[in-house]
Amino acid sequence: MRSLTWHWSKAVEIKSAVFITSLPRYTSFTGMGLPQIAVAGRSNVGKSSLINSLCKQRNLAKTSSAPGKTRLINVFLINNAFHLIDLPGYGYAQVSKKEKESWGTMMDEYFSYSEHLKHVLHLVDIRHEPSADDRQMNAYLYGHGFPFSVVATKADKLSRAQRGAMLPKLARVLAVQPWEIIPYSAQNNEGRVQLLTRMEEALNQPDDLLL
Ligand SMILES: Nc1nc2c(ncn2[C@@H]2O[C@H](COP(=O)(O)OP(=O)(O)O)[C@@H](O)[C@H]2O)c(=O)[nH]1
Ligand SMILES: [Mg+2]
Repeated sequence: MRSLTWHWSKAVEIKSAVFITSLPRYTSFTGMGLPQIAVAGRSNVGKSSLINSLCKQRNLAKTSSAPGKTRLINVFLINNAFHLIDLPGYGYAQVSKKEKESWGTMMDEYFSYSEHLKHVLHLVDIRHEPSADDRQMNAYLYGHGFPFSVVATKADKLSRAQRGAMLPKLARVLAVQPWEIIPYSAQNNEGRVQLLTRMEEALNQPDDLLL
């Protein structure tokens, strides 16, 4: 007789998280090879805070209330098993054309060289309609076939009712289903287990299923 087992998706337990390096150019990264999960989003959306909240560390990734500070690709090693990549933020108004170009080059290099990229967490602020830059990031991910999840940050700033109104709007603009969006709060860790479960599923995908 066949024995049947029910497979529950488990959340990754984060047992260790260490900062590895900050890179102006991904091509110089000597630690390629491990699976990766990348975090992308506007400057100030909460990328570094989300990484700290996921890893339950206060200052693993440097956070700032002044936008536009992270101009480097920051690499963290989780559980000695995969890399979490904090990508430079976009959409900060006070940057020169030259800086915007260098941001574009960094991102293009990252996405072309990150062979073991399993999943992108695209962070958007739960309070606002996605910006033109958010839509462009979304189109980039769809266009290149990178698997991604939309994570709606700063969820603690909205009431249940306001959130119920925003999620379908975000979903429509970013062409995902409202229930696929993970509302997240780095302040009270809401969404942490759901996000870790999503990451576990992504890390278990074989590379050859990816484009
Ligand atoms: N209330 C609240 N504030 C947040 C949350 N996440 C980030 N912030 C604040 O937003 C600002 C930018 O956060 P940071 O993580 O540095 O954004 P990054 O530029 O995307 O890395 C900081 O002042 C954070 O304290 C959150 O979930 N809730
Ligand atoms: Mg940051």
